[in-house]
Amino acid sequence: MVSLPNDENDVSSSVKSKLLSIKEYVQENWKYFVSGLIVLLLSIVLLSSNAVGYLKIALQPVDDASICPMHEPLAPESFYQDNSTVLAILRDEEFRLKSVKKLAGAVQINTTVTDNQPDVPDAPQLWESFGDFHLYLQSTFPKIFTLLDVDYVNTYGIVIHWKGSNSNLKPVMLTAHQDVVPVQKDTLEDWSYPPFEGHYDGQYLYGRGSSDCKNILIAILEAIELLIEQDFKPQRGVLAVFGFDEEASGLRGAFNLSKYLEKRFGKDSIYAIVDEGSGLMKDQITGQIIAMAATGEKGYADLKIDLTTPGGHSSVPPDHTSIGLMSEVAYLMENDKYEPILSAKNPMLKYIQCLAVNTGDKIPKMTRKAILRAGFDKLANSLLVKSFSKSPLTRYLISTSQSIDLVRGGEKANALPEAITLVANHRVAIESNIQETKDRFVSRVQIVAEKYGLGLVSFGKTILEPTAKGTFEIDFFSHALEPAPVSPSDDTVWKYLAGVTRHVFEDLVFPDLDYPLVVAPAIMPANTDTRYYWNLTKNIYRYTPAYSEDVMKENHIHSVDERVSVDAHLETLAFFYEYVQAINTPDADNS
Ligand SMILES: *[C@@H]1O[C@H](CO)[C@@H](O)[C@H](O)[C@H]1NC(C)=O
Ligand SMILES: *[C@@H]1O[C@H](CO)[C@@H](O)[C@H](O)[C@H]1NC(C)=O
Ligand SMILES: *[C@@H]1O[C@H](CO)[C@@H](O)[C@H](O)[C@H]1NC(C)=O
Ligand SMILES: CC(=O)N[C@H]1CO[C@H](CO)[C@@H](O)[C@@H]1O
Ligand SMILES: [Zn+2]
Repeated sequence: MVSLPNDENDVSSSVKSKLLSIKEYVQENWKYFVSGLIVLLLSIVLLSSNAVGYLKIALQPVDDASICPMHEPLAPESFYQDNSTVLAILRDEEFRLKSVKKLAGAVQINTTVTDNQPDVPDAPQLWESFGDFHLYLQSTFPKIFTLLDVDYVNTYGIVIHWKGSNSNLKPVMLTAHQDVVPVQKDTLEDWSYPPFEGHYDGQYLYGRGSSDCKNILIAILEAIELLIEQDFKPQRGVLAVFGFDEEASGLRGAFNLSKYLEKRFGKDSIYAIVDEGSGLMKDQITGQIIAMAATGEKGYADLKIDLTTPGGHSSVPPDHTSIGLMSEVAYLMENDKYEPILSAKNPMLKYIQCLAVNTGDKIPKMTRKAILRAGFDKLANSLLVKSFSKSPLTRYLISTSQSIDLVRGGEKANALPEAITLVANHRVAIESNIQETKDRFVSRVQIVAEKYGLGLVSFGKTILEPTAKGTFEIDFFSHALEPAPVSPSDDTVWKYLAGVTRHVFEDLVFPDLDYPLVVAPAIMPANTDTRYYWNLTKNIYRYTPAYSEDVMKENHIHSVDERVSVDAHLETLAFFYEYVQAINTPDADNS
């Protein structure tokens, strides 16, 4: 620091000397100036490349909807000749009450399944309620069960086949599951109406399975029964397929059904599969009603670590017990979350792009521009990823989740724990796979194993020789599942799904809607029976065509007071009724 001059005369000399010293300083230190300049120049270049990036975003046109074209509303021919049936489905009080009765009867049969329930031949008594359920369906839908071809797979899996007259047209497959999740005993008192009563309060029908998903199963059967009554003649076959243990991984039901279907019809033999899934809801960003049909499903992997260490008395403990060692693994895991990634492969990118091009000015223009470039432009992508990452709800649509859900270990307060187990649940991102998830999981365990001189056996392969101090063993805890192949949302099959959705909801359900209904692909956060059906068709849609402003809040799925709005149930029924007719033509095929 320069000291203050003593008097006025000294000022100029002091300035002079200061200048001189600066000159000297520069001469002595020019290297640093040059490098400083380089840093400055570099940062300008960087800034301006960012500026170019932002400029590119600003120049992006937003009026090109080709990335997500709106498909025209599409009604079946019959609608123009006589619309009375579909209008009755949606608006006639007598029809509504009959439909309520059918759904209530289905809810009244307790078709609970539990995890690890033995297979049907091994414990037939545990599955008897499904026999009651079948009797109920047979008496409620007599035309289907007497006139159509019905097969049972592994006793309780149902395959209804309404043959089409044109064998060149692949059959459509509508599907749902017969089973429901258990009602927790200690919540029984909290239900407004008993969970297997099927109570209807004039708006909602309550009960376990009312919205997951006997509503869909009954809607499919009601639609088919109606079409038989009306002498509909399918050119394209219709399959109704119902598993019976979807809530317990589907290995008894859908897995066996898939083998049967593949054997009977062949690979890639189905026009499209429509199963339970997302539906119509009010989008948070635009405030508009959007129809979401899930074209993708994340993968699933429960990974387990067993650690065995020598036991002993806890008065002379080692520095780290197996519990401490496992905790260190858990600590490493939780501090190393999966990075979010949003590639063009992810249906959520197309979802948001569909909103960007089709909801007018509901999304600010610059945001729309960034969204449209996010599939190929790094800067735009990072901006979008940042906003998706803000909430856990959206973050995990674009990244693998990991959650340590189970720890077991320790026997006694004064004995060293010899064996400890940890299980972490992963929902694998669309862009990733099981191998990547395994590798990352193992790498954290390996860090701890190496640090403390322990062995490591990973999926049967020895990575570090077991030692006297102990050994980690990693394996699957349950069946792992790769992320599903993403179904098309740009072909004719999609066009019909979208078009019939617009017809049903714009023409009939919400005739006063003052904007076109956007139908967009999405991702299913949970897994469905469709996990076993990938070989049958690439056009798999996890789609419950019904409107709910906020389906989790409204339907209480898997929870106390599970319920379905009867309006929503009838919308699903109206959709299936129109959809089966609308696709009954070679025009609905991909060329
Ligand atoms: C149903 O058909 C009738 C008679 O053709 C017609 O007047 C009416 O507008 C139609 N309703 C709808 C919603 O299209
Ligand atoms: C429903 O069935 C399950 C399995 O059979 C049984 O454990 C449960 O108690 C039943 N629930 C009610 C409310 O009857
Ligand atoms: C699908 O096909 C592949 C190849 O033929 C086969 O290995 C696999 O088991 C099939 N998947 C199912 C669920 O049947
Ligand atoms: C009847 C039938 O095909 N049963 C099979 C269903 O799938 C299980 C595997 O989950 C097989 O063990 C059964 O044989
Ligand atoms: Zn379900």
